[in-house]
Amino acid sequence: MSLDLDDTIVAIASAPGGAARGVVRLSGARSAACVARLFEPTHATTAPSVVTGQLTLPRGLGQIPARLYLWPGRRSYTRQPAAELHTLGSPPILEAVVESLCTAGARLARPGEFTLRAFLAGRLDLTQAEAVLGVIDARGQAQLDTALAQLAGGLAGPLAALRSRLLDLLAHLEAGLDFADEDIEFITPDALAAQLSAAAGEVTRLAERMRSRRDTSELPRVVLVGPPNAGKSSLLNALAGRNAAIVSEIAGTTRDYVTCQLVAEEQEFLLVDTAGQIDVHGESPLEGLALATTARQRREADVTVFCCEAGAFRFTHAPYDDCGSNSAIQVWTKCDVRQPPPDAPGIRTSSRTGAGLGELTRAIAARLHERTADAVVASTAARCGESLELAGVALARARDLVARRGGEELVAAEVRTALDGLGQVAGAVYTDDVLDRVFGKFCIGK
Ligand SMILES: Nc1nc2c(ncn2[C@@H]2O[C@H](COP(=O)(O)OP(=O)(O)OP(=O)(O)O)[C@@H](O)[C@H]2O)c(=O)[nH]1
Ligand SMILES: [Mg+2]
Repeated sequence: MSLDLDDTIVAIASAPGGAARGVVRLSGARSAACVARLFEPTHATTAPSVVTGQLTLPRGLGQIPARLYLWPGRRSYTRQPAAELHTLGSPPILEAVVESLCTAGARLARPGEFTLRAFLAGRLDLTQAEAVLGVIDARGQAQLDTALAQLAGGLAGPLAALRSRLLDLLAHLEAGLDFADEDIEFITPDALAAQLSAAAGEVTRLAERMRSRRDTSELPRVVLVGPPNAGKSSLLNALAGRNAAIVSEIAGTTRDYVTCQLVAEEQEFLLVDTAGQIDVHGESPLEGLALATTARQRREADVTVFCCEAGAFRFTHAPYDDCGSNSAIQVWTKCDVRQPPPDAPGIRTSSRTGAGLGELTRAIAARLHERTADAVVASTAARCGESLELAGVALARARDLVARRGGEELVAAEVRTALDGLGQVAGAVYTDDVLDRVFGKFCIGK
């Protein structure tokens, strides 16, 4: 990743493909000079930062209307002089604009380079830079909300507050060390232990908020499991509104898994039908394979929907040990024929009449919402897990030292280690490979 901030960089900033309007963005000292080589104002404006005019383009494209937005000082996203040209969103036109700007002295921006400059200028911390990516990649409202919260300082705020408290604590400890020969106590052991405990608790909470199971680039998987003939494939077809999976009265119809891309309350997900779980004894090789496939799908499930045929079982609870987990939904099928026991928990459905399908969709959406609420920060979590753990362990060791009346030098050293760990999360301490990992995932122009 180039840290050369003197170059003026340029890229198409609007989405790929044709659109009514396209945006070309520049950042760097020569932004205005580069633009002046191809843009000519046509209207006098009262606001010098927005100018209407036309672009003269090569390759016979001629003159195209455009509007220029200028940030001459440090008030831009990158805190550098910056410019945006808004014109017709036609890919050949936008490419010709970029080409002309490169001829005029700009260079093509690398992926994420605008956000990298914003980060290096202190406009964003690393967790917020990752949130920019989260906003770009958001699938559905829940992910967008979380990414925006992170961008607005959802993680950066508590992180900065925690680091500031630990820096104060370190200052007290170090002052104590400087005046070790005199009888001044800057902080009592009890107050020190209490503050270290509070900080360790805060690190744990931050780590929990960041924990997430998978990258957002994959759709979450909602997996239908249950005994053969329970009506899983019928449920998939009913939810999909088409015959995606084969249905028959013969138990063991589905042998492989079938998937369908669906939307529940604006959240996209993959609904996965699996083979019914047949008694393992006397299994054929095909059944063995079907079982293994189902087991893998269950492991990879973000939400598991346990299907039981109402009346066919004597269970008042679902016959699965992991049914009580947060991401599990219990469903009774074929309720048009028979009802489960009145006090049995679970959603009563019928693929034949459509009963309960709305309730099931809402339950799936709610589970997905809980799951995705943290998924946007998955990349932050992947990058920061180790550093946060390091910070948490150091704080725990510091607390132990205080309890055992260990020397304040040692406590101060542990607090410094914790601060280093937290600094890596915020990007106060960063290395080129961390920057590469974070910004390498961006698309060009952001
Ligand atoms: N009356 C009624 N019958 C249903 C309903 N859902 C499924 N069935 C019937 O139950 C039988 C089994 O349905 P499937 O959807 O193939 O069941 P499955 O769980 O996918 O079965 P396997 O693939 O063998 O594991 C079929 O004859 C369906 O017509 C329902 O809501 N009401
Ligand atoms: Mg089936």
